[in-house]
Amino acid sequence: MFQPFLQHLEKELFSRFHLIDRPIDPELEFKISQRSKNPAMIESWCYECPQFRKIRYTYINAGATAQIFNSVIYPNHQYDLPLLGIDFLAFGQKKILVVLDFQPLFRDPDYLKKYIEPMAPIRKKYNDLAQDLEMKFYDANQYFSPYLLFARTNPQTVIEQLFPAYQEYIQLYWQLVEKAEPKTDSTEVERIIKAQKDYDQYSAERDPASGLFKSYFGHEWSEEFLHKFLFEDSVPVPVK
Ligand code: BLA
Repeated sequence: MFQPFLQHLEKELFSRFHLIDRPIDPELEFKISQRSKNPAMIESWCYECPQFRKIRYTYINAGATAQIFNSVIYPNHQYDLPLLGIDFLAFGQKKILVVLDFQPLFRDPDYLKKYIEPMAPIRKKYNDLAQDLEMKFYDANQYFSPYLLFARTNPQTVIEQLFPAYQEYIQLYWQLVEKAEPKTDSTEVERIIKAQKDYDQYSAERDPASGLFKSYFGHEWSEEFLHKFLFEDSVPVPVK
């Protein structure tokens, strides 16, 4: 269901940036689970380039049971740009959840004006994809923008609306990257490093995917995947 989204991102990235492979631990890069009704495959890719210190995306293919495309792009620490966050999930044809956002690192008005307001015209065209759903795992006011796409939807809308919306958001993201000026002041850079690290910790602690990973691939693999690949600047919270 979301393969064309992965291919589009890949094509864009390779045509615009000088990507260098960031090797993934072979244990984490690809895995097949035979535990579910349909075998579940998980595969991940990771790159870097001068503009982005980490570009990662993951595809879970469990046939008709589950199709998931998840990606985060982390700008280089000299850029205070939001992260590009993508989480598209389909559990059969009935339960499809899509989330797409420029995930803000800061929330001051100048920041929002510079990086988030430009999303507004695109967001306005896709009301069906912005449903003001309540977040149960995350806090909508932390690392999410007011113009995120967040919807429970259907296969037709994925093709007819999500795909064009996705292309437009990504185009805009590249424009923001092109315009961005690298910070050179070490205090400012430190502030960005901390904000990206806090994002990883927050996301690792809240990620609703960990249950799904555990059921497919077991506890140990899931913890490693979460803390050594997805959110590698996070540390596991000690259990009491
Ligand atoms: C929700 N994301 C979910 C859920 C799962 C995942 C299983 C719960 C779906 C449900 O309601 O049953 C899956 N998350 C994943 C997977 C990975 C992951 C497979 O990190 C990694 C491979 N999530 C993100 C990113 C965004 C995001 C980058 O990883 C931002 C665009 C958003 N996911 C997001 C939101 C929800 C969600 C907002 C709804 C959670 C809520 O209600 O609080």
